[in-house]
Amino acid sequence: MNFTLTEEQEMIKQAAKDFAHAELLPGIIERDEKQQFPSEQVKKMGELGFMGMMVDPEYGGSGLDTLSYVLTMEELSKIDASSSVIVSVNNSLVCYGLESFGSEEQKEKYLKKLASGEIIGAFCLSEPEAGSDATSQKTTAIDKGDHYVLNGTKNWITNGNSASVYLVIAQTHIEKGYKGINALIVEKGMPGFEIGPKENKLGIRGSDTHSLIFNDVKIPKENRIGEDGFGFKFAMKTLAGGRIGIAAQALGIAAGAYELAKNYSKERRAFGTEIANHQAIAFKLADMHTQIEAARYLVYKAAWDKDQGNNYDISGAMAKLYASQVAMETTVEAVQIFGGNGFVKEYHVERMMRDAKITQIYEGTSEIQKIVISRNILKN
Ligand code: COS
Repeated sequence: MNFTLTEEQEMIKQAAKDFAHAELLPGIIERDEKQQFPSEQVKKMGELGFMGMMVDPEYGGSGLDTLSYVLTMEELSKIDASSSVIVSVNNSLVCYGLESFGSEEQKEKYLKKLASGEIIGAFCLSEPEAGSDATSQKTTAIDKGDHYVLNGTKNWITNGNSASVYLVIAQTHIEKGYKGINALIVEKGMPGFEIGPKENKLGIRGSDTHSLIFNDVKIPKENRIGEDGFGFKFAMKTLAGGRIGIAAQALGIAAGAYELAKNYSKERRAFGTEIANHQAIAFKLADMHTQIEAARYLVYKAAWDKDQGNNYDISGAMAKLYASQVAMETTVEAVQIFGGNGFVKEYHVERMMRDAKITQIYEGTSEIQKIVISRNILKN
C-alpha cells in the first residue's frame, strides 16, 4: 500500500482546496445562520466534476478513484461541511448506487444528469421509526402489475428539497421482511409526492434536510433498482461506500479546525508569549495532529480497499467511527484554544464543532458502526 499521491491526485486536492477557499468560504457564516442552500456553489462544483467523481465519463462523471474523491471531500470539508455533505450524498449514495446497480435505461435517464451536476439526488432510507433499525421499513411500495404505489414518510433526508431524483427504500412484500424491500427511483413532482418542512438543525445548516411524504405515488416498474427484493442489500451496499465519504468529511472538519487553532495559537499572546509556547496548548495540538493523522490513514485505507475491489464494510465503518470521534474531539478542543473568540461566529470553529456532531450520527451512528465492525471481526 502506497499513499504517495499521484500527480493527478495532488492536482485534484489542490483544485478542491482552491475552490473551497475561493467559493465556499465567502458567505459561509451567513449561509449557516440563514440555513441557506449553496445553490451557486453546487452548480460550480458540478462544472468542476465534483458531483460525479467516480462515475465513468460515459455517464457524465469524472472517472476518478475513491482516493481522489476522499481528498476532495477532505478539502471541501475543511471549509464547509454543509456543501461537502451535498457532494457526498450525490457521489457515494446516489451516483454510486445507480452506476453499480441501475439498468442501462436508468443510467441514461438519471445518472448522466446527476454525475454532471445538472441535477442532484437524495437517498431515502430513514423513517420516523426506522433509522438505525433499517429493516423495519414502514413505507410501502405495493405491486400493481406495471407500477408500484408508494405510501409513507421518510425523515431527515439530505438534499430533501433541492434534489430532483430520490432513491427511495420501501417494503413491497411485508411477509418476506427485509427480503421484500425494494429501491425505487422517484422524481420530484410525481403526483402525491410532497416535501415536508425544512428541519432547523444544530449543524450543516446550509444543506437542506426535509421529511418526504408519499401519498399513493405511482412509480413505473422500470424505476425499480435491481431485482424484486434487492432494496435492502442495495441500501447496505451503497451505505458502505457512503460511510467512506462521511469519514472523509469528518476528517476534513477535524483538519480544518486544527489548522485554524494552530495558526491562532501562534498569534494570540497570553502571559507574555504566544499561547502555542504554553505546553497546555502545545500538547492539545500534538494530540489533535496525531489523531487526525491516524484518522486520515483509516480513511485512505478504506478508499484504497474500495479501489482494490476488496470488501470495505469494515474499513469504511472503522474510518467513519474513528474520524467522526476525532472530528468531535478536535473541534471541541479548537474552540477551547480560541477561548472567548472560539464562542464567536467570526472565528469559524464553533460552526465546525456543531457540524462535527452529525458525522457521528448520519449514514449509520457510531453505535451502528460498532455493530458492523464487531460482526465482521467475530465471523472469522
Ligand atoms: N452489503 C451487503 N449486504 C449486507 C450488508 C452489506 N454491507 N450489510 C448487511 N447486508 C445483508 C446481510 O447479509 C443480510 O442478508 P442475508 O440474510 O441474505 O445474508 C441482510 O442484509 C440483513 O442483514 P442483517 O441481518 O445484518 O440485518 P440487521 O437488521 O441486523 O441490520 C445493520 C444490520 C444494523 C448493520 C443495518 O440495519 C444498518 O446498517 N443499519 C443502519 C442503517 C443506517 O446507516 N441508517 C442511517 C440512515 S441513512 S442516512
